Amino acid sequence: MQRFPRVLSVCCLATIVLLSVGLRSSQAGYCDILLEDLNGDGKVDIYDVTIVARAYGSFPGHESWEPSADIVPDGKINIFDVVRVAVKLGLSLGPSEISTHVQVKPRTLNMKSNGRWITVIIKLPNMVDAHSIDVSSIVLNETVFAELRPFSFEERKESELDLTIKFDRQRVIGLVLEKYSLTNTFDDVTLTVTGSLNNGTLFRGSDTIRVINLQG
Ligand SMILES: [Ca+2]
Ligand SMILES: [Ca+2]
Repeated sequence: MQRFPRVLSVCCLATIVLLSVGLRSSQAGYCDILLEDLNGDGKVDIYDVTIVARAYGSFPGHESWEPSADIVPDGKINIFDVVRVAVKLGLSLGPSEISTHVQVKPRTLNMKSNGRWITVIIKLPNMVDAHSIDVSSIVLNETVFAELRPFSFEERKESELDLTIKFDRQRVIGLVLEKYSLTNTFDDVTLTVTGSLNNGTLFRGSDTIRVINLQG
């Protein structure tokens, strides 16, 4: 398992270096204080990419652990942290991300409901094995991580599986209330699920649900 992150980090770094040199040789992004500015020099550039790449695959206590590189704060340095720096550089790791269909249940979510879970069904494209999903990487709107259990696989059709996962309902409601300006009793909100496969490939999918926000 440790070989993959190392190989991936080198590949990511090489890709980003080539793109950077070719496309943005002197266009480092000067900006306000940013999480992605890992060396604190006031800009996000290839040196910050190098830092997150070196820490790739690490976790607290690991010899390569670099806490500032844990930009998506989940106690591990993975592709999400690399992507954050790459995106801030204006780069894209496009081919390494696949679009997937996701379905959120319930279709209508009462902001005052006390249910335990929000269920999300992930339908990966054909030929992608749902067993290859790293459940611990799945996150809603880059904020609420999926529960590690329960999750289940259901056969969509022969040899094609959907993954059903759960999110803590109260945390999702908190996310919606914080991130979306709900002005009506009924509003439509689009939730985005991202995650990675065990080989580091990212997947992403969105679904729109209706939320009920009763006052008082
Ligand atoms: Ca920097
Ligand atoms: Ca992280």
